[in-house]
Amino acid sequence: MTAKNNRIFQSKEDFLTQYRDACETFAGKGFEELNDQERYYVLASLVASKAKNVRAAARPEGKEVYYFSLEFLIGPLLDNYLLNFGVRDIVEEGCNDLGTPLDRLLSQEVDPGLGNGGLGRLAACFMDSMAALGINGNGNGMRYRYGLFKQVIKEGRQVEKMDNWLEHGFPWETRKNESAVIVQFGGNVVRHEENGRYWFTQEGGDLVKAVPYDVPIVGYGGKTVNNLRLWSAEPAEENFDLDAFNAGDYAKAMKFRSDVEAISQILYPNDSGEHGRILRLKQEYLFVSAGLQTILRTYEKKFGPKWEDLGKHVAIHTNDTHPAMCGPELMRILVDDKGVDFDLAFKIAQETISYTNHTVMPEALEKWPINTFRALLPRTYMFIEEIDRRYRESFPHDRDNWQDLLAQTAILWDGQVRMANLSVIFSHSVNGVSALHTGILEAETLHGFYELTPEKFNNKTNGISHRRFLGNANPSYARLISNTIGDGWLSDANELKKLEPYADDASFLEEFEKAKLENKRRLAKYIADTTGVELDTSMVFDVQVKRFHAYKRQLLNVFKILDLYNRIISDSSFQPRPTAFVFSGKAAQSYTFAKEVIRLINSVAEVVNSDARVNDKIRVAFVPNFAVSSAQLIYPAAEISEQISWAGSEASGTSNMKLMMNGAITLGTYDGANVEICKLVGEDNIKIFGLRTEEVENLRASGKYWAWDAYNADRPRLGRIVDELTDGTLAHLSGNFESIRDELMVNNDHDLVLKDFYSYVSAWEELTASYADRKAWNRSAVLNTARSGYFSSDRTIREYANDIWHIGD
Ligand code: 26M
Repeated sequence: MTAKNNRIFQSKEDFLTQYRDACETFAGKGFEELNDQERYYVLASLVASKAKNVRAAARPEGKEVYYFSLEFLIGPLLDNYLLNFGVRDIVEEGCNDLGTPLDRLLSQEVDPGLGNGGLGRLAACFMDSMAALGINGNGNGMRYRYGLFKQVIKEGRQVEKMDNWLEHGFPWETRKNESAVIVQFGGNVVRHEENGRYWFTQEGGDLVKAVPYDVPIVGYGGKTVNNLRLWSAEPAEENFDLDAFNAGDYAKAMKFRSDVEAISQILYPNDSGEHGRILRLKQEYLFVSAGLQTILRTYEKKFGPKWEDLGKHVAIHTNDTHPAMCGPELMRILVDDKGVDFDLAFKIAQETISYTNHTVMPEALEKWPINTFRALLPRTYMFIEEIDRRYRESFPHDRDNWQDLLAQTAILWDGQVRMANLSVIFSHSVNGVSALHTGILEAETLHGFYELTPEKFNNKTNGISHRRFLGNANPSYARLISNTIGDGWLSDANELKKLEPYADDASFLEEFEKAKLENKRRLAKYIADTTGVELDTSMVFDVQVKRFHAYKRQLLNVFKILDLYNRIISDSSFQPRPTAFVFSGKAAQSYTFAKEVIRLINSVAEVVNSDARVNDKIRVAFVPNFAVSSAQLIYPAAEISEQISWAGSEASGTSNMKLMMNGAITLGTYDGANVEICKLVGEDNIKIFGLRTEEVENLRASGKYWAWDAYNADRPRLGRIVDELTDGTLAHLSGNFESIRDELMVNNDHDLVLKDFYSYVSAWEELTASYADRKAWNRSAVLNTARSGYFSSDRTIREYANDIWHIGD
């Protein structure tokens, strides 16, 4: 295939011909007879079929990477694929000729919610980068019938609605019946012996059919098309309760069907309340076992039963501990089905598997009761137990702290299977997602392992798809950049560096400001349409968008807004820079505190926005239902990026990178990847505040932090804000906020909101004061973009490919 042919449409005319034909093929009607939804569907189907053709035509040699993740938050695909195939302009012009602007078709696309937040979006960015770099990357995940709930706001409260994302069909997926595999749950392990040889089988239990749905992943340049394989659970015919069915007990027969289908019905939200649910364990095992069976089947076809070479040709990466069963399950298949010796199977597993940790929050570290685990996966469990036994037996008992080290690192402990330890022991590589985070893993979270096997540990600072989050999301700025430095930055994000000299070019800065304004208008319109809140685009757009969690401290941001509110009213000489505060994000259904913070923001918004004394200086908007598609509207409009988690809590953060790249200036703590952003942009182009990681640790360890001291030390200002939570000031919409006050004053402010308050507000005031000098501000903003190339996930994936997956060795 010639390079030219990688363009799926050769010209506008070629596109129009093919599109019109596709309307007949895919919808059985002419373009004019179709509605916008159908027109979108046909266009997506056409691009999907092109993508599949490219994949079928050329599958490059080389190591196959399998990225195992329970979440892939892929977002809308069409616009991104048009960019990657290099036909976005052609298609846009063609659609204009047809009288149906491309934007209108793009707005028809569903945004599959197959992930919670950062971890799921990272997996999607990695898929984009693997394809862009020509790596044979395969995603392995779950096809949830319902994605993460849709968030609507009623009287300020988050209300959850089902995400029926498959309602109108999903044009990108192909069901692959012929690739279905059987996954076994429960039953008993039976030992067989013959001629002195013995082996085990798992008998009985439930047989589930895992059916894959494949989604093509188009790489930039259109040369590589990879595959994202998402598994769906169906009853296996072998196991469908035919006896019950034949006896006329349809209810029983149908119950089995729905129990099995439940496995792929819903995505679990990452909150504490949902831990330990057996259905979650079933999901984890289903996609692990189905994925591994597929890998080995593919491998055996190509290389025969040369299992000892598996790690040379295949890399299996586990995204957090959710696929931790990969190790023991790979061993089970190798030993039981392929006749591989136990020790060799363990060696193969370790050589093949690697693991990324994404959090140090103790409540998020996965553990399962041994009894639950063993009953559901009796044979796989035996491999865990045997590895754990050998681990203890061969433990270096000569070390004086060996008992402590063993207690930290054993897989089985306190009646539980510790999934992080399982992941580390079965992997050759363990990485954190920012320099700071990896340091904390080594020094604390996984310290025992670091002492024993330091060579396994490495850092891989996260990255983002700059093509999606700048190229697609911010067309006005992307155009300006390409017109200025060419479009090479799309394939090599380091070329954004070429913008640096333009940070001192007055006309470029003016153009930048125009692009920003256009994006602010676009967002203001969206916010007005969805919430009724009007934002003045001459205000500074100050943005905090991410999942709601105590450690991310959206509450600290609210405290700052209430402080501004109080001071504007009581002190007429106080003239803060007029600012629009934009929030967006979801809270897990059962995370009461996080949901109360959402209600608080909406209550503050109501008070502030309708109070003529302040609403020309501050406005507050909560954008409902944060998702990849709405994120793509928000990042480009942002001028301040709020990254205010307490130091040592946010593993990396990735919205910090997306916002920086779009020319927003970070107001943040020294946490996660903020540390690296600071190093890259320099202290003049970022605003850092608050306690450092060590100071947080020392303060906690000292036991000397006392929230009431902070309250009493400043009754008129900080104390007053705490009081306002319960004195009716904010109660108009749906009541007071006793539980938030209790978190601060009774629970002694675990997240140090009161502690960092002054340093935060001062930092904000200094930063916004500097907005008056628009030239200096825009200069900083452009430098942020120019120095953001490092945070392209292309760089991250290159590092994974070299250091962990050993591609091209
Ligand atoms: C666990 C058990 C049951 C149900 C759900 C979960 C679960 C799901 C997702 C737990 C955690 C999950 O995600 C954690 C996460 O998103 N971590 C974020 O990962 C990003 C990418 O590395 C980082 O940038 C963020 O800092 C980190 O919080």
